[in-house]
Amino acid sequence: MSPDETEGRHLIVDTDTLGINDDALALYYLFALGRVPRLITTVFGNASAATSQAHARTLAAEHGLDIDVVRGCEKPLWWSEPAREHVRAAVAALPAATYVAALSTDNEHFWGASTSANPHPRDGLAPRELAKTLQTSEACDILAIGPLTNIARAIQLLDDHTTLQRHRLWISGGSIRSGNVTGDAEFNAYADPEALHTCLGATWGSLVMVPLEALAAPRLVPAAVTRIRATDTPLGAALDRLERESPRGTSTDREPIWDVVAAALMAEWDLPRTQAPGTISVSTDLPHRGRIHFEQGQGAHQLVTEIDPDLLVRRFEAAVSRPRTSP
Ligand SMILES: [Ca+2]
Repeated sequence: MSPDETEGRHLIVDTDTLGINDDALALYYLFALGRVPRLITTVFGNASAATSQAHARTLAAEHGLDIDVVRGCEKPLWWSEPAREHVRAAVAALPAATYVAALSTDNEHFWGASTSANPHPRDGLAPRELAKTLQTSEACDILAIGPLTNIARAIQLLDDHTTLQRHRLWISGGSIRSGNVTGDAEFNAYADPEALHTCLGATWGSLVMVPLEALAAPRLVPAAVTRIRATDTPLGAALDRLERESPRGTSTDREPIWDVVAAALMAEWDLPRTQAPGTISVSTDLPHRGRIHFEQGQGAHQLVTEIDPDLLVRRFEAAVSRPRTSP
């Protein structure tokens, strides 16, 4: 990819941003870089789509940016009662410390029954807005950093699927070797494997998956957090507030910056990476819900297999530490 290919493309970010999580850091980074999304859509995952919408709006306002932030799906694509109860039992059986966020078994908004007349009564209009943007924009980069439900539903709304050939999809998540929800599934893939399956089956201009193995490699070490805190920037102020209100002590839980990695590989074309072409598929059945299979060779997909984690973190720090030149 060259700068010419990045220039002039619209950016859509689909996210489950919350607090100063990795989604939020990805947004701080993209805003600081001047790669401002034309549209942000929010989806269930770390929280509800409604909570993430309010959060993304706050982040945009902190940066003086006026961005459309549209709330989307609150439940997975395929959520019939037997499937739901089956998955609920599987989530209940996970070790107590497993990060399940919106999938927490006591979250009735998520697991509660829907009526057949309106199976998704709480969903916002994100799929419709996404479909509209994909139809009207000449070229989009779609950065998917949450479960892929909104994007899958947008695909289902399109009359003409050849539209997708103008756009590129970047997927943050999926795991090749070992997962972070179950032994072989990463969170976004586990949360909605049917949606991921739909996205993998569509004919995009390009589809790049940045799997957990690559996402987990860069670490935002405490020394870097301390340096960013000292800068007169939106993230500096936010990290300073966070560290004062909830000091991390000896914990290193602010180190992984998963979704930033996918954002950086999308936004900074000259960041080194190795990508393998092939076919990516996802298991939709328990007990391997969300497991990714990659078959290298001829295929429509690209899998990122190697990055330079230290350089990526340095680029992130440089972007978010740059003093603001305009309000
Ligand atoms: Ca995310």
